[in-house]
Amino acid sequence: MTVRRTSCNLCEAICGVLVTVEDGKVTDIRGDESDPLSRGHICPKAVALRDLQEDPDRLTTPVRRTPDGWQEIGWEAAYELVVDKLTGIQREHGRNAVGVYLGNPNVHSLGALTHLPTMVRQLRTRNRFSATSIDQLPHMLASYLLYGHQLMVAVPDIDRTSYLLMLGANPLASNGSMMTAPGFGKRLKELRNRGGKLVVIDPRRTETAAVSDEHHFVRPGTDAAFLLALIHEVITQGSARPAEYVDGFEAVEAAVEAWTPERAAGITGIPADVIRRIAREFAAADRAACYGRVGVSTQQFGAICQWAIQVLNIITGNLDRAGGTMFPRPAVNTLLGLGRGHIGVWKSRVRGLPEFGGELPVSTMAEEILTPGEGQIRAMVTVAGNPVLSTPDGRRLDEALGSLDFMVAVDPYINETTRHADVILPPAPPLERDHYDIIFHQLAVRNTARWNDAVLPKPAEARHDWEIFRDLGLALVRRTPWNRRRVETTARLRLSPRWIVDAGLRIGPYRLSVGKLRRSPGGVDLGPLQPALPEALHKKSKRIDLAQRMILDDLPRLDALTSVAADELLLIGRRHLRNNNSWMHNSARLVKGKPRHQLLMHPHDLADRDLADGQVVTVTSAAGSISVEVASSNDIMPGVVSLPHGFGHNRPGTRLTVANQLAGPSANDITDRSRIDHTSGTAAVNGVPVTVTAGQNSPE
Ligand SMILES: Nc1nc2c(c(=O)[nH]1)N[C@H]1C(S)=C(S)[C@@H](COP(=O)(O)OP(=O)(O)OC[C@H]3O[C@@H](n4cnc5c(=O)[nH]c(N)nc54)[C@H](O)[C@@H]3O)O[C@H]1N2
Ligand SMILES: Nc1nc2c(c(=O)[nH]1)N[C@H]1C(S)=C(S)[C@@H](COP(=O)(O)OP(=O)(O)OC[C@H]3O[C@@H](n4cnc5c(=O)[nH]c(N)nc54)[C@H](O)[C@@H]3O)O[C@H]1N2
Ligand code: SF4
Ligand SMILES: [Mo]
Repeated sequence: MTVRRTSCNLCEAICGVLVTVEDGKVTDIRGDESDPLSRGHICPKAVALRDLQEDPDRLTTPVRRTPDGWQEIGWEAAYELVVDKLTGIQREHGRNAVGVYLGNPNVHSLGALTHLPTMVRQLRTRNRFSATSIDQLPHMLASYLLYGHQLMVAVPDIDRTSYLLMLGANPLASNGSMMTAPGFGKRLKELRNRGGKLVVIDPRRTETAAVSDEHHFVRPGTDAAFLLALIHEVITQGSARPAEYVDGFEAVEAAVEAWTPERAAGITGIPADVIRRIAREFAAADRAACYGRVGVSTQQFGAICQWAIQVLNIITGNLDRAGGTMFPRPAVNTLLGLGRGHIGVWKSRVRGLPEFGGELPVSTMAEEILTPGEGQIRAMVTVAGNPVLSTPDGRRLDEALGSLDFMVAVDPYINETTRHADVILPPAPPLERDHYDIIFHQLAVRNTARWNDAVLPKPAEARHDWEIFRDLGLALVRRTPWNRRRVETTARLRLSPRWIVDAGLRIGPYRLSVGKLRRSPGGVDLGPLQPALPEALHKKSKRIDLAQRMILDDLPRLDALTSVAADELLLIGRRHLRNNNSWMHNSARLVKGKPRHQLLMHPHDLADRDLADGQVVTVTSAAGSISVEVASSNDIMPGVVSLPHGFGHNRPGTRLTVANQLAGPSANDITDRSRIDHTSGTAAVNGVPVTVTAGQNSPE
């Protein structure tokens, strides 16, 4: 029996774990007390790392679709086939005829971060998509505009703050996002023990709201009005004190002039006196942080919300001070390895939506496949993504993927998306990989560093994800002899992730190395976050300009927000501690418990429609209808209904043994690809207008 250390890579909390291995099998997984960031915390998902290892549904060799079903093939034959098809389609139809979708687990895998971008670049296509545009894109846009780099994200310094204002986030279920703070519940208790306060703004009384000091319902999609009113109040109360390196304050003052608390109250449902009080308390707190996550990103005003959150922190003097919002300084400088970002350098072909950082909004992916003409996508590469369940109007994307000339998926499962692939390339599972977290140390509430060797050996016939990207990348380079960067690309692809991390650590701010980190496998503590401005800004001027044209020009769009229509219902999402987006639903140990796919609805809204708790209802939006059981809940705001995403495993042709209690429909069958935040291109999956009626909808 041996006990090995690694970190859990299933969410952004990157908890350290101790894995007990007996006879090559995992027998126990528990929290690692010696990790200076996670301090022993884990959640039920960590235990499922073991299920991933032993999962009979998981592919271990490449498979290829044939008229007689899936057939195993060798790695070399699979690469040949994939590269032949992709380059053939590009030769005939142009390079944009190949589309790429990158899903969420890529940011949790070292090998994907070190090798995937180089492979994707070899495809030279502008039709690149990822989960970013249904997730944190507004954060990245705000960071790019204000701080000069898309990943220069200010995180709430939760361990020292005394006032946390949280919008549209539920870290007690999600374990935190764009804020790596493992054991959020414990950190929250510490905050309260210090006499600090948590205020939650959310259309649902979530698990996090339930333990807050104050929770206010907000009408979905209207937070921008609340935030502008807070800024208005801070300014009129005379409490604004932006730092010397901040410009554009007068433009902000002018922009929020009309946003009185009274106006915002009528729109948001949060009373004017509450808005005034929160503004006063926030400005008066000695250390305050405002933080907003999925609920204020994946909605129609995501970019305005994330900008306004930064502005509130900046003008109250809370940016870059202990207990406010701060910039982590990780041991490998992630910002160096990633471009600063850009927006609108090109537009999508069909709807003319702007790229961000080289990616187009995922809401436009289906129509880029289905709309004929030059530049139409005819082949797709998906890597660690399940967009049929996770992006708007999933049925249409389902149909689109079915119409492709060719599709390859790098994924361990045959699921709702990859069932459309011609070839599936399955990477080795997390416990067989070395790990250093390149992304989430950059978003962490404390500077720490941790390298872990793989816990289990990889079988000889298996491939790591980075080996798959390396081999595909090298094969693509061989087919493009005119490529001026051949030598450089080849050399880059041949480096191991470990070599790359080692180099990054050596040139990083703490001059570490993989060797040094291996001597402390529980992680190294590099201390609390430190002030870094204005020097750390990725702007030549070393100044922050609040008056971002793109945002200010967008504000008139808020004039469309008026008070609530009496019979209107708005759909929002939710997450559960024992679910993980659209996958891991075949881990019985993880997903156990009561069914949790129901549509949550307030008793008054049920009564108004003569509906009863538990009844099957039809939920209809502009995009379509689904049937689902309704659950009565006093924890949801009247006029709002909530469904989790990532369900809908009833599509034929998948190879997943999904637990019965997860038999719900896919929320994204009724989210609408035309509803986006036009400024950032983010899908607005929260705040979708729907109707709810009795009975099952007729099957399509
Ligand atoms: N309505 C609604 N929709 C949403 C959201 C919402 O709140 N509401 N949330 C959005 C958000 S925040 C996100 S991040 C997206 C997620 O959207 P996606 O990233 O598209 O979906 P996931 O469910 O994370 O799917 C992960 C896929 O990766 C595969 N996989 C797992 N591990 C690995 C690995 O190590 N390597 C490889 N190659 N593949 C692996 C799984 O089998 C699965 O196919 O969903 C978004 N969709
Ligand atoms: N257990 C578990 N953990 C996860 C995941 C998972 O699927 N399961 N997914 C991971 C991923 S990919 C991500 S991105 C993170 C997300 O992390 P979080 O953002 O913390 O997670 P959510 O539960 O989606 O929280 C969004 C909240 O926004 C609220 N909301 C919806 N619309 C609005 C609105 O208009 N205004 C306001 N103010 N609130 C609104 C919802 O009620 C919900 O409580 O979680 C990660 N962690
Ligand atoms: S909170 Fe859970 S899923 Fe997230 S890293 Fe920690 S153990 Fe893994
Ligand atoms: Mo996400």
